[in-house]
Amino acid sequence: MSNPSTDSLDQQARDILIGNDRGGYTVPNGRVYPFQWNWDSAFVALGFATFDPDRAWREVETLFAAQWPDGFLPHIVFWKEDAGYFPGPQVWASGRTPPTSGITQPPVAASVVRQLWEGADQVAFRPRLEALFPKLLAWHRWFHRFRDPQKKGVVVAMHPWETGRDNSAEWDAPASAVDVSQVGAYQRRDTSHLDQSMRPTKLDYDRYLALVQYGRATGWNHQTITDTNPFRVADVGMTMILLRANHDLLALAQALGRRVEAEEIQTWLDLAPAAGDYLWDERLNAYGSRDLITGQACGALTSASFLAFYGRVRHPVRDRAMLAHAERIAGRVGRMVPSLDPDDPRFEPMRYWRGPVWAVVNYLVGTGLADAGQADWAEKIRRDTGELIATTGFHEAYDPLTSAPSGGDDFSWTAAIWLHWARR
Ligand code: 9WN
Repeated sequence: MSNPSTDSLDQQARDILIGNDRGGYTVPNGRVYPFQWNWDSAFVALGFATFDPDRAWREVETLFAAQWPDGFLPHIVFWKEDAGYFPGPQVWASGRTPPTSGITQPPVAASVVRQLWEGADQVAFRPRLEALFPKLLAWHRWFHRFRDPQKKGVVVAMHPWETGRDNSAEWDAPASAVDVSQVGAYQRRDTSHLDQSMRPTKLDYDRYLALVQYGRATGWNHQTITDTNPFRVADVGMTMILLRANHDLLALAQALGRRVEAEEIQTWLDLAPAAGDYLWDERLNAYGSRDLITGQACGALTSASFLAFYGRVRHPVRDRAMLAHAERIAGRVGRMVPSLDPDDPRFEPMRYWRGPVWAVVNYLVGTGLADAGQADWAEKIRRDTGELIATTGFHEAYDPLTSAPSGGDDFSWTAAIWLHWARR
């Protein structure tokens, strides 16, 4: 028998997705983020798939309609004008139609499409998979060409926004090298919608803007950016997400009988041990991001560190160390997984990616732990996520100590993760 409170939460979650649907794409939140965001849309598709499979595929198809000829998939697509967000299309000046940003975001799309495909009527949906597969492959090729300069299978982020974890403590040291003296005056919009104590600081924003200005001055030339960008950081989150996405893209290649492409994808997967070694931080005794320019480890244990399980980078000794960190952290917070280790002095439970829990990251971490045979951990993280949503609502993020909401409400990807995973 179904549970009435679960039924009503399911209905609320569907209503949020339908309410944030702008016709073929879904905004993360109507006020704060009024455009199509890359990884948000992929997660949103998982939510739609629970009640409207056609709409789920369409979400991803609309995102890929904004792909650039070199395979790059932007982090924001500005399908319609909206003054409610800064920086908008004029600041990015990508020169594309539709207008887009000039950076990308974590490549979760192939993993999502694999799930859509495996749950679909495969006769009806095969043409749609046939059409999406080359686009997904082109994006992954773009990552291996422009975002893995060392050819170690390690994804290098050129902007904190690219990682999806904007103000994570991991970026503090690498971003301090970004010159902000020429940024000029600008008007943030996020702090008119949300309490600024939940958002990145002014210094963070100056650096974000300086990096946008740098990329724009290159004409968004990906090779120049790869070679010279002032912020180049090997991100543990994007690396593990791309590894997992390559596993899923390989499964799609096999489903379509694409042998040559499957061999190419396998060569990327063969890099996994090198990527794991590069991102293991001995001092932290954990996986973490690393500044490619200085070679220094970023020195922060974040929720992304636990994505090594999701990326299927297996190493018994390191896996045990990561589980010991999970045990310690779980003893410090009410709900897992905080976006920064609470024993890190920079931990702030309400400030964006420096403490709060994010449902989408929990979903990725929980999925990885389940695959690694850590069913109890996976279930704890799923339950914590479900309880946060059920007790507090469909927010952007949550205080890991008190469960208080942080950021925007009626959040699309939180609704989607509820429907797809957390409600069970
Ligand atoms: C910049 C939309 C996005 C998420 C990111 C999250 C936040 C944007 C911002 O919102 O970033 O891309 O302006 O704060 O950090 O993960 O995709 O929900």
